[in-house]
Amino acid sequence: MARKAVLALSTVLLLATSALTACSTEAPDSGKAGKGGSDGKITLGFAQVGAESGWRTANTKSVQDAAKKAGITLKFSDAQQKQENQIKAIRTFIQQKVDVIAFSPVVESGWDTVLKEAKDAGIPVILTDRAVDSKDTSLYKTFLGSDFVKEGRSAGEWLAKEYADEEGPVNIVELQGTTGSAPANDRRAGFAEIVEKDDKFKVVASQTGDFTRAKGKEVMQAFLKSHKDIDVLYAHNDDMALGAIQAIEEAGKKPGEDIKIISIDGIKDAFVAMTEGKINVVVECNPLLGDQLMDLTKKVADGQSVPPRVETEEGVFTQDQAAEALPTRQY
Ligand code: GZL
Repeated sequence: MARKAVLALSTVLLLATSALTACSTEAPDSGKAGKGGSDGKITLGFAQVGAESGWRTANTKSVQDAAKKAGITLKFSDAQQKQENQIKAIRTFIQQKVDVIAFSPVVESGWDTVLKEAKDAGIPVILTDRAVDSKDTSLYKTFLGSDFVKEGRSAGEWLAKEYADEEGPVNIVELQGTTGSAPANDRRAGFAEIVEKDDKFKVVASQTGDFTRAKGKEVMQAFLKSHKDIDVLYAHNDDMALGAIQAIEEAGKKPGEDIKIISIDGIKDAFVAMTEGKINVVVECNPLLGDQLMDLTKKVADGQSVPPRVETEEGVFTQDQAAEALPTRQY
């Protein structure tokens, strides 16, 4: 009897032990959501485009200040406007097992491979400022930023109003942003959609100034040499417009009068140029995305669902509004 009882007892014990072992051998949750660092804080890896413009430096400061305020540990990298540097940074963040990755893709294409690596590592990705052209929207949780096509349309609509009573031709030169970037592609498309409705508008030259003042000046110098009758400059950002203003003045022409200037971003220097009559209209593009980014970071780290797209509020400012608005500008 005793032997049977011992046998039965040991069988029960064996079953109980194996059941416990089964639970504890369950793979630890490989998902990263909401795990946080050893200090319990969320770690965000942020791969920034670079420091090419006033807009970009304001965007960087907004992200850094907001991370501090939100108690989020920020790992920040500056890609100097090179896609290979951003891809390297994202791979480093994956190795460091950050909780969330956010970045502003310098160009629209070529991201699927590295975003798949982040997805396979269970690290959610947030796109900020610029978008990617990947067909697989499962590769990122959300996009936070502006509607660049709308910005281009606003620029075109101002021009159409400004020249409503003129016969034309109205000769336009265009300083495009970084080749292949979402803002350059979309601002060009939005502007073209409007000006192509009236054939008095002629885009006689269009070339990238890479969003920088230096390149904007250089390309405007070339435009002025090859086109004697330029009426309008459409610049995809303020820094290129401000560089172009130097070229226009060095050529003995009056920016804002001889050559009207439409620009995008809304940095303080552009508002100053509007008060001086050198830029005619600025379409705002808000770089202050930091707080919204940290809110989204906390949500995706916690595995919460977020909207696929979060757009920023933006306005259009003409010369007569510049003086009053200047003191309120935050970037
Ligand atoms: C737009 C942003 C652009 C700005 C430029 O959201 O990506 O890049 O318009 C900046 O000033 O360099």
